[in-house]
Amino acid sequence: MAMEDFRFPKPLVAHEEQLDRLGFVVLPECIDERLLEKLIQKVEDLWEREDELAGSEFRLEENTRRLANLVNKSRLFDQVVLHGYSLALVHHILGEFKLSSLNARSANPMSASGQPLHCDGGFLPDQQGPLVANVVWCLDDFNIDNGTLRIVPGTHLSGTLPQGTLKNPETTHPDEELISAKAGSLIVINAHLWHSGMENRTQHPRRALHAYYCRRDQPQQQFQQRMLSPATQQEASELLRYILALDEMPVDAEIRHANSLSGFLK
Ligand SMILES: O=C(O)CCC(=O)C(=O)O
Repeated sequence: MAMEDFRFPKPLVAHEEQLDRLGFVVLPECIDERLLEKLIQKVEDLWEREDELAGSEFRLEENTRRLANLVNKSRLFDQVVLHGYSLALVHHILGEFKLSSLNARSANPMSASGQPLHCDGGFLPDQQGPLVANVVWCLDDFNIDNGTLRIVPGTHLSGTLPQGTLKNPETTHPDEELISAKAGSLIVINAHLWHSGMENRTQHPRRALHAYYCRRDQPQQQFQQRMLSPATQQEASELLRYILALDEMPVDAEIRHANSLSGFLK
C-alpha cells in the first residue's frame, strides 16, 4: 500500500487556504452524537481503570488527566485516526504522513490547566516543510471559560519557537485567538503553529483527543510497532497498518527510542 492508494475526500479550497495562511481550521459537526458518547464513555473508563498510571506511556501534566497509546486500547479509536476528511487536510499539510500518537487530554475543572505557547514536539519545519500536524477532537464544547485552545495565527510560518522568542510564553499574546468550537468539532492544526490549552474556570472537565501525525520520514512520538500488542497489530486493517507504519523499516530515532518529545512537558 502507498499514499497514492488512498481515496481521501477532496478538501475544500477554503480549508486548504486557511491552513496555509493561518495554520488551523475548525470543522464543526464531524463526530456524530452516538460516536461522541461512546468516545467519552471509553476515555472515562480508561481514566478510571488506569488511575494514576493514566498517560504514563508518554507524559503526565499537572491539572489535567491524560491518556496515551490509545490505538492499542480500543478498536473504537480506529475511526479517529482514520477519519477521512481530517486525513485529507493532514495530507495537505504534510504530504506523505503516518500517525505519531493518539492521546487524550482533559483540563481539570477549576484548575490552572493553562499551558505555555508551544509548537508540538518543539519542532521547527525543515527544508522539506512541516513535520507535524494535530487533529484535536473536541469531546466537550471548547469555550473561553473552560480551557479552550489559543492559537497565534500565522506563526507556523515564523520559523521560530515561542520559547526562544517570547519573554513569557505563558502570558497573553497580543495576536492570540481563543478558539470556540462545539463538542463534536475537529480542530486541524499545522502543529508548528504556536498554541496552548488554557485554564479551565468551570466545574466540568474539558476533554479532547489528540490525533497527532508526522511526516512519513519522521519518528513517531509513540513507536507503534513497539507499543501495540501483537493482538492489536494482527487485527489492524490494511489501511490502519499503513497509517501506523506497522510494516515499515523504523526510522533511526524510533529504534533508539529517542523520539518521545513534547513541546513543553518534561
Ligand atoms: O487544549 C488541548 O487539548 C491541546 C493542548 C496541547 O496543545 C497539548 O497538549 O500539546
